[in-house]
Amino acid sequence: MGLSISKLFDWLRGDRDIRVVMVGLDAAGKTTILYKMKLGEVITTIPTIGFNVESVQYKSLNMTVWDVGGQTKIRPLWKYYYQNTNAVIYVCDSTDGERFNEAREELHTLLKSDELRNAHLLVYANKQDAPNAQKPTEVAAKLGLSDIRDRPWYIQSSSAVSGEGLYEGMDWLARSLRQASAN
Ligand SMILES: Nc1nc2c(ncn2[C@@H]2O[C@H](COP(=O)(O)OP(=O)(O)OP(=O)(O)O)[C@@H](O)[C@H]2O)c(=O)[nH]1
Ligand SMILES: [Mg+2]
Repeated sequence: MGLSISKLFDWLRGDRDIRVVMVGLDAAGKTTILYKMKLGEVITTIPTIGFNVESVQYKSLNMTVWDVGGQTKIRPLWKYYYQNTNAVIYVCDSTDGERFNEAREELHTLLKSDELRNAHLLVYANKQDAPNAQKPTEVAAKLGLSDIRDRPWYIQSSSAVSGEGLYEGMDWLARSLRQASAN
């Protein structure tokens, strides 16, 4: 009963439970982002074998965020996380010029998945604190974002280390999902 009343208040406030899958190449900064959002701290990470999952509350979003390891050998496992996903957060290392092509291919492959057809896409152009980071507009071009016409998407400049941009990205996601549910 307690649970259902709290759910009713969530509903009255417009809170939404959403499932978010966070993917991207290895070392892009996914796990660092997840724990910066969850704990407000920069943790020391090791490459993720498998996944981390955390609930993250932000404004009206009750998010369950699945952070899935991005090493080449385990990328075929991403698809097992896609079912019932409302949003994809795709994290790109803006300093990793040599792998923008690979990042673009992985992104466009995942967008073809039928299970993600309704998922909104937030791209973090991460590591913007690094001196050799490419600008978000450059990252957007290299990832071929302008070719994406079948869903709402947005690219946000971010630094998981300073936290810059992480909440702006969430703001876009909250607005975008709210608009879609109002239509
Ligand atoms: N300078 C800088 N370093 C970052 C940033 N985000 C992550 N890193 C560093 O990049 C490295 C990889 O970060 P992770 O969060 O483990 O990367 P990941 O995307 O989870 O990698 P996998 O688990 O292998 O898929 C770590 O040394 C982080 O400290 C950032 O915004 N700026
Ligand atoms: Mg990780």
